[in-house]
Amino acid sequence: MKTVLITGATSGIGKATARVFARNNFKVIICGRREDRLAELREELSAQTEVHTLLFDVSDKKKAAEAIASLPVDFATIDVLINNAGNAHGLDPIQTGDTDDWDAMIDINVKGLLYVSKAVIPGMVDRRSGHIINIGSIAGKEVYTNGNVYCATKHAVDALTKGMLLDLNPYGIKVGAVHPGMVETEFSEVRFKGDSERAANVYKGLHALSADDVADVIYFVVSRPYHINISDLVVLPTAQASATVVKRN
Ligand code: NDP
Ligand code: 8X3
Repeated sequence: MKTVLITGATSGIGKATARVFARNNFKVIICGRREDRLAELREELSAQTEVHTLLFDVSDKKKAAEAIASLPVDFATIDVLINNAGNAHGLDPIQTGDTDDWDAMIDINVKGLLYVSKAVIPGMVDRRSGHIINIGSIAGKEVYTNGNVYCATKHAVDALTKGMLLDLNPYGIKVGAVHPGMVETEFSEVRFKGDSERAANVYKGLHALSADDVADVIYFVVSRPYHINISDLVVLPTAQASATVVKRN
């Protein structure tokens, strides 16, 4: 039985992904900062598979390393790593952006992804096997007005995916990124700091992707035969043609 570790599994894409992998006979390690949500999901998924929870902030270098090192032997061999934890904080022009928001996005979306990867990759290298999926974004392929720092972090995820692919190629480790367009999750609520009306407006008049849609795509990528590595995949709602071109009813 293979083991998958999913960061950001308390909500949205990560939670949906944990459900898909549990259904498909993976042992799942679910990570996040909200303990109650981890416990609830653990309870739900335990009916299907073995579940382990890790409560830590990905942007805390020490805590990330300690969390992965604390895995019991039954969960210590991570076959699939899904670096999903991340968010946008704010949507402001560069001249008025909040430096705390910038720190949060860079620390979580970029450094957090690196800290978790740093703790997991050496085991994959030793075993000469593994699969890493980084969740990027259409914002990692394009830049939109006021998206400045969030887009920069997702461009970094795109570059890091390519770098990991090159560095880990000699060890037979698969690396790829899934870059979603608009997905209706808690993403916009976080971006707009709890302003749910503003968040709902982002998805008004279009059929956005659901977290389940993206989770299915992630599972498709991971479940290909060994010789196939989907290294770069953009998934958009049909109503979306680019980061900024969206057909609304
Ligand atoms: P959600 O807000 O629903 O989920 C974000 C998840 O990330 C939560 O589980 C949260 O858990 C976790 N997280 C955030 N900060 C930290 C942290 N410091 N340490 C640990 N975990 C953290 O958003 P989505 O599901 O939409 O986002 C998932 C990924 O998908 C992100 O990387 C996002 O950038 C990307 N994405 C989203 C798109 C969208 O339109 N929704 C489109 C393209 C990409 P907790 O708070 O419990 O720590
Ligand atoms: C999330 C999607 O369009 O807000 O990455 O950048 S978008």
